[in-house]
Order: sequence, then C-alpha cells, then structure tokens
Amino acid sequence: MFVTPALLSHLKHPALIEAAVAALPAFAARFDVLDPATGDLLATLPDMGAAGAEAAVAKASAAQADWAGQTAGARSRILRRWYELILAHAEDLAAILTAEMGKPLAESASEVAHAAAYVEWYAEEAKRIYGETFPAPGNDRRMLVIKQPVGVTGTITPWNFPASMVARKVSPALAVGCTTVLKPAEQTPLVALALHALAREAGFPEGVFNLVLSSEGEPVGRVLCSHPKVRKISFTGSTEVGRHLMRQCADQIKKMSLELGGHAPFIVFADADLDAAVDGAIQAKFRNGGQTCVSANRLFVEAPVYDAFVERFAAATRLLKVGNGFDPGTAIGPLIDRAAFNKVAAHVDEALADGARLMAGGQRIGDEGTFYAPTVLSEVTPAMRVAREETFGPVAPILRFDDPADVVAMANDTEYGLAAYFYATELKKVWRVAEALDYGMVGINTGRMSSEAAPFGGVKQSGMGREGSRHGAEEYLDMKYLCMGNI
Ligand code: TXE
Repeated sequence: MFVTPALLSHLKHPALIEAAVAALPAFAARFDVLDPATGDLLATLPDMGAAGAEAAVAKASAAQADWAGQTAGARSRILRRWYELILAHAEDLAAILTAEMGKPLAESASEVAHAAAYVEWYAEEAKRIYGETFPAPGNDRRMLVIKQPVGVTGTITPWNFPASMVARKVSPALAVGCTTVLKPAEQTPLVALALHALAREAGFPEGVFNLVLSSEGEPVGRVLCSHPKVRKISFTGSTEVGRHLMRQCADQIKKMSLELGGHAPFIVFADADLDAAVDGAIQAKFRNGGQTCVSANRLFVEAPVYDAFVERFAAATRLLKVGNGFDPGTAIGPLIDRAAFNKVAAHVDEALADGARLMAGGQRIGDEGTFYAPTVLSEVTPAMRVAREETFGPVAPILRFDDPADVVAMANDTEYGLAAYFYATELKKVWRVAEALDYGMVGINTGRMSSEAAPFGGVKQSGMGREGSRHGAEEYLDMKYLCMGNI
C-alpha cells in the first residue's frame, strides 16, 4: 500500500495521508486510485471487501453500547475537535479531492468547507435530541417519548461529493450515539481516508467510526445489508443500486436513507429576472461539471424570453474553461471516467440527430482523457433522451413552453423527485408553482440550495429520508414510547 509522488506533490503536509495509508490493515488484494485528469496513479490501497466489512461490523458492534452511553456533551466535543482538524487541514483535503475526483480546486475547497459545516452542525445537534411528554387519557398514568440511537449503521458514499457526503452521513450518526461502517466510492477513497484519520485524531473511540476500502460496492454492501447487527443503511448513489440495496435490506426490515438520482427541472418564467436566471442556471447546471444529483437537467423557458435566455446562457457557458482542476481558472474538470464521458457524448449526439440545435460546446476537449465541453442544446423536446434521462455531465438541454399552466406537469413528468428550480417574480405564481412541483427541494430564484441547516432529500425514485438539519439527526434515532402506570 502506498501513495505516489503524483499525489504527494499537491500536498503541504503529506504526513497525514502517508500515515493514514501506513496504518491500513494488510490485505492480499489491492486496488489503484487514479487521477481522472491525467490517468496518473495516486495510490494503491488494500481491497478489504466482504472480510473487511465483517471485521468492521464486529468492531462497531463491540463499541456501540459504550458510545451510546457517553454523554451528549462528550460526543459533541469530539465532533467539534474533528471539525477543527478538518479546517486545519482544509487545503490538503481539497487537493486530495481534486486529485482523485477532478473537480476544480476552488470547488473542492468549498466542498471541504461544506463538509466541515456538517460536522460543526451535528456537534451542536448532539445536544438537542429532545423527547416528548404529552397528556395521557387517564390521570393514573404518564406518557412520554424518548429518542435512542438506532445502533450500528452502514454508510455508502459516491464519488461526486466524496468529502461532504461522508460528513453529511457520518456526523449525524456519531452525534446521536450510533457507530458506523463507511464504504467510500472506489474512485475517491483518499479524501475519506484522510477524514477518517482526522476523526481518529479527534478522539472517537476505537470501533466507533470504521472505514472499509473496497474496489467494488457489492461485497461490502451485501455484508452491511444482511448483517443483523447493522440497523440502518445510508446510501447516496444511483437509483439502480439504491433499489438493489433496498431489496437486500427487506429481509431484516432495515431502516434506510437513500439519496438517489435526480432529473431537476429549471424553469424560467417570462416575469423572471433574466440575468439572475442565467447566473442561477450556470451554477445549477455546471457545478461539478454537471455531475450532481441536483444538477439542472432540463431547462424550461417560457416562449417570450426563450431566445434571449438561450443567447445569454450560451454566451456565459462559452466562457467556462475546461481543464485540469489544479489549473487556475478551470471551471469544469474531467468527467469521472470513460463510461460517463461516453454517456454524455451519446446524449448530445442523439439530441442533435433528433433536431436539437447546438448553441455551445458539443465536443470533447483535447485528444485524450474525459474532458467534455460545456454544452447548450436549444429546441429540445420532451421525447429526446437528453430530456428523459439523467445525463450526469455538462449538458444543458433547453425546452420551450408557451403556457405557464403546462410547465409544472412537464417538469413533474419523471420518475425522479429530488430538486427543482424556478425563476419568477409574481408572488401568487411563486407560491403555487412551489407547492405543485413534485420534488423534495425547490430553489426559488436561486441555483444553489444545499446547506447543513436544511433537509436535503427527495421523493419518488430519488429516494427517502433527509440529510442535514435536525431532520438528518432524526434519521439515526429510534422513537421509544414509555407508558408509566399506577402513578
Ligand atoms: O453510482 P453507484 P456510479 C448516478 C449518476 C451516475 C450513475 C452511476 O447518474 O451516472 O449514478 O454512477 C457503491 N452494493 N449517481 O456507478 O454505482 C459504489 O461502490 C453496495 C448519482 O458511480 O450507485 C459507490 O460507493 N454498494 C449520485 C456508491 O455505491 C454499491 C452519485 C455509488 O455508486 C453497489 C453518484 C452494490 N451492489 C452517481 N454498487 C447522486 N445521488 O448524487 C455500487 N455501490
């Protein structure tokens, strides 16, 4: 197991990741972590698989009762120390993130800050786990509800936000007294490894926060879903894998939080502030190169402002620089891998063959690698694949609508229900449209809404459960009703 100079050259304090790798248990199988921008080898790590998952669950189970028995204040203090350590190492964490995932360094820095914000939030939330008392029907008894940690949890995270997804799931679990086994995505295990090392330094007791590195999700997922000691699974990733995990959890009726695919509509009404809508659309579409579950996947623009919006949005898109995430000025990094690149190219090529108009981009950048130009397609129709499927890349299909009464039905015409956005100023319309959109989150006159203070999550096939805010802590708590008789 080792990290390479290609990774270390980006770091101010390489000792953190070197020590974390050196401390990993030895496994015969190994897997490589590559830089998606250059193809360089960054690290070779132990492939812990099912055996590693079994061992981690055993450690978590052994630690569970003691951890749940600690005071909220004690747990809070360790989380706060973790938060401080993340801030102290923020620059290197961001560099590791860019190296293994490809996003621009400034985006990595803001993701690390966002990750830290979750840890800080749940350090506070640990102290606010309230129960209830309520009047009993008879005066000879008293009734109340207490909240208790669900127990050992399994955490499976994706590659697109490899730092903030870890923090968003692990910190509420640990805050309320659960232990966890984390399996990060195989493409991006290094930032998770660094966060885990900082958590150990912060003082979480042995067995409370366990990391399983694996070249594949399935063997670890199978152990986590089938092990009777694991009482909850929290997963962010594709709807297909979410469905598979749900089936595996059915035998034990395991609690789940699932944050799955999205197909966000972004609606621009004729009364919108058009410049603000263009800015918001650029953010909502191209952040992380469009590789986000809340990415604006379908832009619906009302006919009177359609041409003006398309022109301004395409002009702003053409200014976005594609390149290595470490190069200053890069707005869009590489796509995560060849399969992602091929999907993006296929969606664009098919849309053009079906009559869409190319307003920006539409081709790869460079002769090799997975860099794809930010792309704007106008005259897109709902039947085109690019308007029906999640592209997960820097492609903005723009559809036209004539009647505001129709657009909500068009926006809701998908099996997904994660995020939606719209720009409008008429108060009555704002309220009615916000209510009618069949989504877990609605951004009104903004292209950015993820926050540690707010509940993030979806409806329909985008999943279940919420992350962030006090609701995120509730996901890791069981409710127990106590009835005291003979009072
Ligand atoms: O996701 P996977 P992939 C969507 C997006 C993207 C597509 C595929 O559309 O193009 O999914 O991405 C683990 N049992 N999103 O293939 O496979 C895997 O190791 C247990 C949306 O990367 O779902 C990783 O840790 N675990 C999304 C995690 O699941 C399994 C974020 C996600 O991988 C497993 C990423 C199994 N059988 C992709 N198979 C979002 N909601 O933001 C895989 N994994």
